[in-house]
Amino acid sequence: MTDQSTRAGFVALIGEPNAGKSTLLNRMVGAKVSIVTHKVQTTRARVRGVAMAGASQLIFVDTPGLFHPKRRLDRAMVAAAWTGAADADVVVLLIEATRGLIEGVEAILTALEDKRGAGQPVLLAINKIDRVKADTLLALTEKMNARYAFDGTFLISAERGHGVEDLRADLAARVPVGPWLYPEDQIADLPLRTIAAEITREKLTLRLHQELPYQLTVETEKWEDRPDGSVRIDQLIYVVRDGHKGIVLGRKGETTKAVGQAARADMEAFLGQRVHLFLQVKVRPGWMDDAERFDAMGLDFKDGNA
Ligand SMILES: Nc1nc2c(ncn2[C@@H]2O[C@H](COP(=O)(O)OP(=O)(O)OP(=O)(O)O)[C@@H](O)[C@H]2O)c(=O)[nH]1
Ligand SMILES: [Mg+2]
Repeated sequence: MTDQSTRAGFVALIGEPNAGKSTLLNRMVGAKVSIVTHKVQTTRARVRGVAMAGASQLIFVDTPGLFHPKRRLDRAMVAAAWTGAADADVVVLLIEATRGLIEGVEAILTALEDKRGAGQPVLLAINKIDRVKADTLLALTEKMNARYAFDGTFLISAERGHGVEDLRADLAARVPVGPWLYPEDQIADLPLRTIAAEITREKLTLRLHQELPYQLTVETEKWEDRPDGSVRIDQLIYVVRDGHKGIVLGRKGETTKAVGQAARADMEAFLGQRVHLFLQVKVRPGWMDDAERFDAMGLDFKDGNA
């Protein structure tokens, strides 16, 4: 007889940029696996985080925000998000309570009608409820459900945790019966080198203004465990122009230094070991059309074809 007591499945988190998908994934996992900033288009590729819910293992798939793509990188990001949704057992659409059923959400719903798998449950999570009044929520819940046949609606604050446990319990019952797919103590399915690069990109995004964060990428070049238990991590920050290099470095290198300090602290917390971090900035005008850079980000270069 097979063991019918465990369940496991993939839950894709989709939504507009900035909806709070990465924040929700981190809360479900109980650790910071996916980077979060106040800026749009923070997540670039799919990030898997593993969460437990009783006898169910939920593999959350954080995806890049869905928007109208213009550049190669945009197109590859949006394609990665839809692939994440297509491969999932359950889809959770996050929208912002503060913004409601806006044009971008409408576009996602139209696309969902097309892309949704047969019998694939789609849940609605109205996020950031800490920022609106109760009557707004009631009206928005009705409006959204009149527009689309959701299998369930949850009112949550991913940041504060409200409503998240109800969503977790619902998902636990929806994923298929079967053995767990990851060891119980694993929280992410992402190479450590990638997590380390993402941490640095988060600190750069928080510190730099306007378009610049979008036009840079971070790669881990070297990872060297030392006999004393510490690790040396060398990373490259790719930018598109000389002027950007100056901005990333800052006066007397002070921006890179501050970014490095903040990133190192997060890496040490995540890895549980001392980190020596070395950052180098490299100008590469065409990196946004480099297949190799897309590979390193976990994106499919061909998905970016117009
Ligand atoms: N007030 C409030 N803010 C939230 C909540 N959840 C997320 N945020 C904030 O919303 C911003 C965006 O959060 P992310 O988790 O990065 O959003 P995302 O959907 O992953 O964004 P992309 O990766 O760009 O698609 C951050 O500043 C979060 O702190 C919430 O429940 N309440
Ligand atoms: Mg994100």
